[in-house]
Amino acid sequence: MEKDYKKLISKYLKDTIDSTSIFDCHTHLFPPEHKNYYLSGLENILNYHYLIAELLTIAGTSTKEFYSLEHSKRANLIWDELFQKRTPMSESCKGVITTLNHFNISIKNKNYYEIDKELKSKNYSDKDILNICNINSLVMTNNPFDDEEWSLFERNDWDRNIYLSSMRLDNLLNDSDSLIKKKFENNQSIISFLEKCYNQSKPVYAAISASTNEFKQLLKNNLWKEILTWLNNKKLPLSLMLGVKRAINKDFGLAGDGIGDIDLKDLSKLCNSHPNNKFFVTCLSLNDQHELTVLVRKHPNLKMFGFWWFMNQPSLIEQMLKMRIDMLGLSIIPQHSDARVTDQLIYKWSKFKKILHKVLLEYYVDLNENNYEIDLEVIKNDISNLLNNNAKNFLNIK
Ligand code: FIX
Ligand code: ZN
Repeated sequence: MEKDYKKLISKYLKDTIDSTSIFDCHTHLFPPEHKNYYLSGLENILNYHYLIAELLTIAGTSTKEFYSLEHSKRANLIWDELFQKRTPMSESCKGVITTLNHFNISIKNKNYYEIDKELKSKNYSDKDILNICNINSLVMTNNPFDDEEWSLFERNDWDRNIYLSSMRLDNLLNDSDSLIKKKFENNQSIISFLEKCYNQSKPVYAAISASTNEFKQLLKNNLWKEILTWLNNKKLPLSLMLGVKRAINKDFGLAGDGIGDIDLKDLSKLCNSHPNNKFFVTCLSLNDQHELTVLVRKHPNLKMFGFWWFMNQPSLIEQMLKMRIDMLGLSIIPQHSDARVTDQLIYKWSKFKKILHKVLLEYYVDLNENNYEIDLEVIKNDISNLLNNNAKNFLNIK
């Protein structure tokens, strides 16, 4: 009887996870109409900075030599070194294999150019991929200080209901970007600029990624005090991606960022000193996950989201997801993709759905063993909250 119950819940849970529409609250994707920024296909999948870091550390390829190659040759080299000469066992490598498998592409006895051609011939659009993953909408990362990238908001030929905007403000935090700040006469002119960008892009949140020292500015610096007041007036949450140290190996380019320290006591101070601002936070280091989870129990204006970058590994996700559920129940926003290439949505979400199923099954069965009857409608509602509503409610998205 118990066994049958577990089987029934397991099947229902899997079907529900597969059929629930997802809101992806942080990506680096753009609509295909923004041609120079829309990334898809094998060449881009292989040129992902996660894989570049693996190539440059494992395969003995020199950084200079790698970056002197043209883009398709880089992809070919990564394929040869990480997928042909070695077993593609790392999470980023497995992601490529999972994605190709989803497209029904057999890689046996084929070289990079053959696989690339085969994938191209399938002609998948962004909408096809969003449908495969069951994603209703996603949040882009939009930098208002990058004119060319921001020109997306001057056009109207793309779907604003699918591609939602977030305003990325790292350039206002980083001291080395003081040139950007010099462009403005005073703090007020920065706020006017943000107001203009807000009206153009209608962001669902503003965002920064920060190391310890950068993060401290949020508490001390006058400009940031004014920005926080402006965000509060706009009812716009601030996303904080904490604990990154950029360019720990400069030569690696985008693949050279690592982990820095972060003092989460500062986050608690920020939540207390700005009780009307909402903070949408993720931390990069495993060391910070427990403390962040405790803070979320203490501050109603703080929400944690996803498994960011170095945290986005199945072994860590399973353990941390359990910890988050143990301390926060199902009020969490369990995942975001951080995808840079549209095809990556496939592996990032399919992998996560498997883990979510495994973890939740354990919890539902445990409740059942303690005579708490699980109604199937309740499961449906829980999954919809986890994959869609919790994030949209926090971000005030209708
Ligand atoms: O700052 C971010 O939003 C990070 O996600 C990126 O900078 C990083 O390069 C990345 O792609 C991680 O997944
Ligand atoms: Zn990101």
